[in-house]
Amino acid sequence: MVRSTWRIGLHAVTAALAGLTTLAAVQVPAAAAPTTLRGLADARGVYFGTSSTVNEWNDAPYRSLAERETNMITVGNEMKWDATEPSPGRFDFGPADSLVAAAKAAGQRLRGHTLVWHNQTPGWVQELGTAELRQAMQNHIRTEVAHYRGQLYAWDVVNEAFEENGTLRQSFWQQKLGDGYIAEAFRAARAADPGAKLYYNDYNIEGIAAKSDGVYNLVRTLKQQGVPIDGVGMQAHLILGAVPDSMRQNIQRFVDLGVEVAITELDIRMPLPAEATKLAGQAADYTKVAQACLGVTGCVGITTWALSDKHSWVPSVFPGEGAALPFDENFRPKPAYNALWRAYGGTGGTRTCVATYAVIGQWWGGFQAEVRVTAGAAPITGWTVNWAFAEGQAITSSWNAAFATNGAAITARSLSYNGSLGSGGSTTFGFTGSWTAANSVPAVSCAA
Ligand code: 9MR
Repeated sequence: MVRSTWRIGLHAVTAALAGLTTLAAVQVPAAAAPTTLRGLADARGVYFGTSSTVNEWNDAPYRSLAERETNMITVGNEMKWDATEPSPGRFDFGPADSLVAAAKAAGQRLRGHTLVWHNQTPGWVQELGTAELRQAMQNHIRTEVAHYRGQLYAWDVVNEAFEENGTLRQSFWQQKLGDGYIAEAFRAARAADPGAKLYYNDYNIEGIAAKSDGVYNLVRTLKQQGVPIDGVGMQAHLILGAVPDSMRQNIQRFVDLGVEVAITELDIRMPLPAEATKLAGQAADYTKVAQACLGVTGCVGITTWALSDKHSWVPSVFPGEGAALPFDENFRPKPAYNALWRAYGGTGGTRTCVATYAVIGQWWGGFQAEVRVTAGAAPITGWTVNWAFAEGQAITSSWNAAFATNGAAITARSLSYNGSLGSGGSTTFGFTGSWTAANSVPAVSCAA
């Protein structure tokens, strides 16, 4: 009895499997072509990332753009010494932890930034004598790296330690601890998390020149001495029209030393206002940077320093300059985005869309809004529009889209009859809502 039941069972399973195999052969479609940079990067086995601070992450449309387009997050400010150890031995990882948790929930990997730097390091550290400073550095690295053990792809262990002429920067680190502080920092980091890639990170080292020669010699020496260094981060805070021609060759020579390379803080600034010619030039520059990295096996990915011009550091530090990132202030993709799209292997034009939000009528306590969705250069087959109501507005009735509300965050998706738009085609949806104190126009983002 038992045997025959078993035989019948086996037979049934075999038959079912045969049926499944047939079904699978007929019905499983080929993997869908990626529609985002994140998808392209995943498919290629490299990464595309952005930095984000907690404030930026709380900007709902920015967050949804970052989640959609990137598979790597660098914590923008919250892992720096002034944030994590503001006074001796008092560690605060709360803000950084919240970003780490959010990125992990979104399936993104993380770069830690940064452990030993001359900026954003509290006065109490800078005032220490040699022995105490060495101890503070060791303790800081040990505690912070151990806190994130097993959770980060990489750490920028030492940041910006070189002068432009290729000598070591005369920072308080260098002056008090001497040349050896860099090796000590890497050793301490390795001991606290053997799994994280340990990087040296700097700006103006993208092309072959005195400064990158200095870094090259340092990395070669560290490797010879068995110091645990795994990567070199080229920040790439670049200027329109000035991407070094030797960038690819420079990346290659570092890879040849036995480290990986990443572009860690890419932005390409221009004199404002941005107009078509400059934006086209910027796109060509983005192509050049992306090809320099992706053309070298061992250049593992590109991170931009913020994703949208809305959150760029550039205008506050270089007055009159900006527009440095692949998305504009309203989260619309710029030609630079299309350049990255193609460099990462995308074809057929990017499937993008733009949404514009207008209040078309407002009365005491109520309003009516219309959102127009316009496809980019390539036809699209569906769209999702996101925004957040920062002032307590609420939707009362809607048409031409499926709405989902999560607290202040609103998502509107196309319906069966209005998702397909040809190149440059557009459609509208709308709603009536309520408002109380204020009714500003929110930033909206569109994904296709
Ligand atoms: O984006 C960061 C900005 O919010 C800070 O005010 C600034 C302070 O130094 O640091 C910015 O990020 C820098 C990064 O940590 C290291 N490379 C240069 C970046 C731009 O200044």
